[in-house]
Amino acid sequence: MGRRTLLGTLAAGIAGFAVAPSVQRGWEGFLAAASQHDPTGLTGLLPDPGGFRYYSVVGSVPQKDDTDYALRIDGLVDRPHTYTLPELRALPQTRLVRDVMCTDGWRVDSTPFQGVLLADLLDAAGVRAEGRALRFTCFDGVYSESLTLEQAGRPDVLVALTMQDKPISHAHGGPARLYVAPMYFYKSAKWLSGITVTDRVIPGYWEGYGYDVDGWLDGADRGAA
Ligand SMILES: Nc1nc2c(c(=O)[nH]1)N[C@H]1C(S)=C(S)[C@@H](COP(=O)(O)O)O[C@H]1N2
Ligand SMILES: [Mo]
Repeated sequence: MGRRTLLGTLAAGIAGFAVAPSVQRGWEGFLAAASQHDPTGLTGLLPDPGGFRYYSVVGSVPQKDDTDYALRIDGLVDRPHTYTLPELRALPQTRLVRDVMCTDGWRVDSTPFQGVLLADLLDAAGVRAEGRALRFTCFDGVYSESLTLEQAGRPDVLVALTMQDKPISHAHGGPARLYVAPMYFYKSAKWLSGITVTDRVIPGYWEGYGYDVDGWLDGADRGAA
């Protein structure tokens, strides 16, 4: 896409700011596509109609679905396991409605996320005595995050399968992303593909650029565990 075409399309997208969910999906898909042609990061400045912004530290992320999505849990556990999407859907689901906040200053109030409690997956895997922390990896091939075992065991930390009561879209990190409700949204790794139990915290992608390893929201926004 040439630059003028891109800007024209952006303008058309803004002019067409409509509320129909199908249009929102189109816009979101457009943001994802445009960001792959926009090394300036311009698309990162465009809000989508839901108030979210599209973030990815890489240009192009493969699409995964029921046929090829896999979530690997390994490291210091007794029972490593690779979950498929149907397997994850068959486990008990928890729904949380909290405010999403990015360190860039935008927030989206009362956003429902639903999925499997991370604590349940860790119980099933059997964390060994030496386990202290988790390292999360993503099928974008680059992003990573971490939590201590104590943080990961909270009842407001999910491997989320739905966002706003719909399957998580590709742009928002589907088919499964981490959702760490009490922390800034950078902790909620999109396109989640690996959870490794480690003996210490291995700082994630943004932490390498100075972000806090502990991304707690302020008390008022954190909510009850
Ligand atoms: N894999 C991956 N996960 C990620 C990011 C990313 O760039 N790549 N960005 C983080 C940041 S800084 C934020 S604010 C949210 C943005 O989520 P969204 O794109 O669904 O709005 O995802 C977080 N998780
Ligand atoms: Mo963010």
